[in-house]
Amino acid sequence: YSLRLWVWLGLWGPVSSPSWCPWYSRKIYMKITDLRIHSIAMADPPLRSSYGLHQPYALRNVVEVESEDGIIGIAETYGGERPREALENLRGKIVGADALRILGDLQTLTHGEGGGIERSQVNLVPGENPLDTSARTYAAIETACLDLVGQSVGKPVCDLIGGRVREKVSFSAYLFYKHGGGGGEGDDTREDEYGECLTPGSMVSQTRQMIEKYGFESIKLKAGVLDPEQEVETIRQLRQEFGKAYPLRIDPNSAWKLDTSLEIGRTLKEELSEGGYLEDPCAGLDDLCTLRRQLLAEGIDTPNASNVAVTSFAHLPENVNKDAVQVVLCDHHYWGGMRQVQHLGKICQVFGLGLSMHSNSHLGVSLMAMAHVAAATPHLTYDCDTHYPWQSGIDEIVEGGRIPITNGCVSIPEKPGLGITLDHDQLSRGRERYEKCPYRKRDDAAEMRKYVDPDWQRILPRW
Ligand code: GKR
Ligand code: MG
Repeated sequence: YSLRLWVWLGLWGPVSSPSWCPWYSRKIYMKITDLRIHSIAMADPPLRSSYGLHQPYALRNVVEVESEDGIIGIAETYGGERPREALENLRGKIVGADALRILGDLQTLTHGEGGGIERSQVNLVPGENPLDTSARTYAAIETACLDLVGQSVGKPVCDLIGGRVREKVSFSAYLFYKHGGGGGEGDDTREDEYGECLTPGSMVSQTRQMIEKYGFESIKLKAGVLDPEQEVETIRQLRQEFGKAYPLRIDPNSAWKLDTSLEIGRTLKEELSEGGYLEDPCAGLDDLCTLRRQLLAEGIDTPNASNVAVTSFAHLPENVNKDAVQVVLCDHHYWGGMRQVQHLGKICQVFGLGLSMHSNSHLGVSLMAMAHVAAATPHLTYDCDTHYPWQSGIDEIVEGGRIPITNGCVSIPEKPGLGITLDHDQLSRGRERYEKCPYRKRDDAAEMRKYVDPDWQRILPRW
């Protein structure tokens, strides 16, 4: 009888119920048969920073890679023509390749151009730096391929890249001074959810509103917009209103001189303590190093954080030697992808640096990718940044609408890959918006001249 049973299993098992048959191995096809790039535009409110003013639309490129099994992996990256071209240039290598092997074949792209040592973000808006083009391009391909592979093998991306160490990823409330308006133009405008905000008092209201809606437990103020006294006053009022339980960060994107940074470091030593930081107060590792030394000598331990002076692995040795930046802001979109962010996390841990996460205007595909990489990066020591509250459901391209942020956190879905799919109707609306949009790259300075001050120049340091 037992011989007959084994014969039966051997003959019929693979046909009738392959998963429990010991001889059965399912063939998974991960050859990429198609690459699709969708250039889209989404409404973006008139947010201010030291770069200038956000345009009424932010641009994104959405990538789809399809396997011969018909499985589609997706990614979202920087928008406009140049990022699209960089992706297009790799079409010949991507189509026909295995979704996992291609990540090894292209991995030299993760370094970026020129090894990364010259790649400062002081003068260029993110996404427009030619020195990280290939790192950004690789990141988009990697995300889409990992989504495809995850779906093919039935595992979430965060588990595929090493395993999640957290089920939920926490984000901070990302506050911006802004003009009135919710983004978009003509008959395509969005509701101005937060209203104009150009004073300390209105910033407190903006924060209250954002925290009530999303439950964030830490606060980041985008500064470098008003006179430093006004921004200091804003931080003071935020501390007064929300108390020590909400760590505070301030980020003027290099708008301050070293002396101003020192002064503000002293003035805000209480407010920025206990989980806060000074993010890119001034430009360059040398000034950040002097700032750190001077503040420490005065007994002030507020760390410097950066996504402007430290943007590549090549910056790390000098940074560690100088102790200029104590908290590095990772971002898989331009650090060369998710696994490079994990490597960065390990290096930061070894050298006693903190790790936080940078963001740029984005939709739900990026948010979910950020959540997956954050979930699988053990040494992530701060809440991540996200621009997500500034975008509207009208522009969301994820099926089912906006990704929920609850108690300040995004939960990792128990679905394979990134756990989301594209809403193709919404995607084509995004493409139509892009077609109508008169610009093809982010230019906050031009927008500033158009709407605020025709003579505006980005002067650094300004104060
Ligand atoms: O959205 O205007 C903005 C920000 O200023 C952004 O461009 C920065 O890259 O969020 C970023 C930062 O932390 O510096
Ligand atoms: Mg920053």
